[in-house]
This record gives sequence, C-alpha cells and structure tokens, in this order.
Amino acid sequence: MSMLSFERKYRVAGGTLIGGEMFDFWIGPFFVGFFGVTTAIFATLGTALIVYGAAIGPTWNIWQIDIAPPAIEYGLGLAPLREGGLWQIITVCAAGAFISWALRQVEISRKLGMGFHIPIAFSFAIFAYLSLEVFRPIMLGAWGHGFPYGIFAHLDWVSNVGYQGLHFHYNPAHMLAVTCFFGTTLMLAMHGGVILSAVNPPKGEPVKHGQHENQYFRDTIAYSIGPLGIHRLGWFAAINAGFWSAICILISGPFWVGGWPYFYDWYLQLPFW
Ligand code: BCL
Ligand code: BCL
Ligand code: BPH
Repeated sequence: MSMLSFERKYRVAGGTLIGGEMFDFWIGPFFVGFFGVTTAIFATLGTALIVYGAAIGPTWNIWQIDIAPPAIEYGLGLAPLREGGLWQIITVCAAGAFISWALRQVEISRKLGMGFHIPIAFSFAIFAYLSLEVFRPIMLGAWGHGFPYGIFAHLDWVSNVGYQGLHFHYNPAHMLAVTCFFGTTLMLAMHGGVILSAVNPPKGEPVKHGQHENQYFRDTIAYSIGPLGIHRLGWFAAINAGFWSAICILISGPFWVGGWPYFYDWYLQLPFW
C-alpha cells in the first residue's frame, strides 16, 4: 500500500502496551497492534453469533431480529444458547471488542506521543454500555435486565424501562444527560459553523482565522472562549453526556424503585409547608 510522503515519518515502531514488536505493523491504512487483533477476533465472533442467532430465530427481517437476554429466572447464571446464552456470549464479545478498540487507540496515541483524550472520551461510551448490560443487571440480580440486540427490540426495551419509572424525564441524572447532549450539539453547531465561515470562504475571499472567530463571538455574546477552550468545553460536555446517561440508568432500579415523579416527594414533605 502506497503512503503519502509524510506518512512514513509518523509510522514509527514502539508505544505498544502488549506484544512488543509482534503486532507492531500496519495492514493497509490500519495500525494492527495486539488490540487490533483482539478487536478483530471479538468483533468477528460477536457478529457471527448475531447472524447465527438470526438464523435460528423466526425472522431474517433486519428490523425484527431480536437476540434477547435470558429470562429473569436465570438470575446471574449461564443460560442455554437459545434461551439467552447467545446474548451472554455476544455481550462478552461486544465488551471485549469495545475495550480492545479503546486500548488500540491508547497504543496509537502513545506511538504519536499524543494525549489520551480520545480513548478517555470513548471509555465513557463504553462505561454507558457496560452500565446497561453488565453493572445494572448485576445490581438487579439478573442478566434479564439487559437490553436485547435488535434494532426495534432495543427501542421497546428503552420504552418499557422508561415507563417502569412512570415518567423517566423526572430522573434527575437523565435531565443532566439530556442537557449535556443538547448542549454538546449546540456547541458543535456553533464551532463547526464559525470554523467553516472563517476558513472556507467563497472563491476570491481571503481566509480568516482566530481573530475573526473570536471577534465574531465577542460581537454576538460578548465573550469568546477561544480555540483551546471550545475543544475543552465540547469534550467535557460530551463525556458528561455519556457519564450522566450511565448514572441515570444505574440508579433506575438499584437505587430508586418505582416512579421517578415520587423522587421529589421529599420536597412536599418538608416540615415548613
Ligand atoms: Mg440504540 C437508535 C445502535 C444502545 C436508544 N441505536 C439506534 C440506531 C442504531 C443503534 C441501530 C442509530 C444509533 C446512532 O446513530 O448512534 N444502540 C445501538 C448500539 C448500541 C445501542 C450499537 C450499544 O450500546 C452497543 N440505544 C442503546 C441503548 C439506548 C438506545 C440501549 C440508549 C443509548 N438507540 C436508542 C434510541 C434510538 C437508537 C432511542 C433511535 O431512535 C435510533 C434508531 O433509529 O433506532 C432504530 C450514533 C452513532 C453514530 C452516528 C455512529 C454510527 C453507528 C452505526 C449507525 C451503528 C450501527 C449498529 C448496527 C446496526 C448494530 C450491529 C453491529 C454489527 C453486528 C457489527
Ligand atoms: Mg431517555 C437513556 C435522552 C426520553 C427512557 N435517554 C437516555 C440517554 C439519553 C436520553 C440521555 C441515551 C444516551 C446514552 O446513554 O448514550 N430520552 C432522551 C431524550 C428524550 C428522552 C433527549 C426526550 O424525550 C427528548 N427516555 C425518554 C422517555 C423514556 C426514556 C421519557 C422512554 C419512554 N432513556 C430512557 C431509558 C434510557 C434512556 C430507559 C436509557 O437506558 C438511556 C441511558 O441513559 O443509557 C445509559 C450512551 C451511549 C451508548 C450506550 C452507546 C455505546 C456504544 C458502544 C460503546 C459502541 C458501539 C459500537 C457499535 C456496535 C459499532 C458498530 C459498527 C461500526 C459502525 C462499524
Ligand atoms: O472510533 C471511534 O469513533 C470513530 C470511537 C467511538 C466513539 C469514540 C471513539 O473514539 C468516542 C469518543 C465516542 N464514541 C463517544 C460517544 C458519546 C459519549 C461519550 C456517546 C453519545 C456515543 N459515543 C454513542 C455511540 C452510539 C449510540 C448512541 O448508540 C453508537 C452506536 C456508537 N457510539 C458507536 C461508535 C462506533 C462507531 C465507534 C465509536 N462509537 C467504536 C467502534 C468500535 O468499538 O469498534 C470495535 C467493534 C466493532 C467493529 C464491532 C463489534 C461487534 C460486536 C462484537 C457485536 C455487536 C454487539 C452489539 C451490542 C449489538 C447492538 C445491536 C443494536 C441494534 C442495539
């Protein structure tokens, strides 16, 4: 595979966490590494098992394929393949693939002498996934509390679990998470907008840079957070969206049983009303 002239300079040996030089090479554009190998193994096996689950299931309809966790009666035990065992193995594969992917990102960052901001951010998404499929089911005592692997089936799960809390919007951690999601999108829309408006002008116009970008925001909202600040803010809001999502589902059941609207009853019960 041919490379851009400058690319060779960045394809240096070392920086791996495991495996030393053994997997320290590229295949085409991809860095492999020990964790590239484990990602490939987990991802292939997990995907193959989903296909197998579809094959032994009632439908090949992509929207309706549904690989469900074991019934609650199995508790935290292992279930037969057709009764949730597949879901259990796929969950192990998925967790293995996601964690391997993050560790591969760490190796690539080390190779380049960069910070670990991307794998750290991704680890919040993994934390949310593990909260849904591992931590919360363990806290509730049954794998049956995990969400099923199916495009519509997993939406049904979200709706059902939402209504088990009567009105999931009243979950305070859910509020924080939603706020962070909306805020992150707002910030990315503005950041993407200001960068494009400065560095991608119409033909014949000069390209503008930081001073113009800052001035745009000073004129609009009296303050510009600056080129480093906006990335810190965006990163922070995004990881908080993932973090509070994880918290909101971890507390639904293990901490707060029943309706989220009742969470606010302490307010009505204050002695001075
Ligand atoms: Mg969901 C929707 C995947 C957890 C609530 N969800 C989606 C779809 C996609 C998906 C099928 C678009 C997501 C998207 O663009 O995200 N969900 C998905 C995955 C997980 C997951 C892979 C997971 O944890 C491993 N979803 C959950 C949990 C809920 C949840 C349980 C809280 C997060 N999800 C919802 C709701 C909706 C979705 C509500 C929707 O309305 C939407 C939908 O239309 O559903 C029908 C952003 C990411 C990207 C843009 C990057 C690209 C991601 C691609 C599109 C993912 C493809 C997944 C593929 C079909 C899964 C099989 C993998 C193969 C076997 C390898
Ligand atoms: Mg809610 C959760 C927003 C209404 C019930 N809800 C969430 C949060 C988010 C949200 C804060 C989901 C994001 C998340 O966890 O990401 N809800 C939201 C909004 C409204 C809303 C904005 C709204 O009304 C405007 N929710 C409702 C209504 C209830 C309700 C009121 C239903 C009736 N909501 C619930 C329940 C849950 C949420 C129940 C949750 O469980 C969920 C939550 O917090 O979960 C933690 C986190 C991201 C992930 C889990 C994805 C992880 C991805 C992994 C690591 C990588 C996948 C890779 C993929 C397989 C690769 C594919 C192949 C490649 C493409 C090649
Ligand atoms: O490389 C990446 O992006 C290009 C990483 C990634 C990230 C990163 C990456 O660096 C970061 C910082 C985030 N995601 C951040 C976040 C947000 C918050 C912190 C949060 C909102 C979020 N990611 C969400 C999501 C969602 C949602 C909301 O649903 C999805 C679908 C994703 N992120 C998806 C992804 C991937 C595109 C990528 C990524 N986020 C990680 C790619 C990866 O891990 O590859 C290795 C694994 C495979 C190639 C396949 C594994 C197959 C399994 C073994 C079987 C499938 C099991 C699965 C559970 C079935 C699900 C069925 C569904 C229908 C429910």
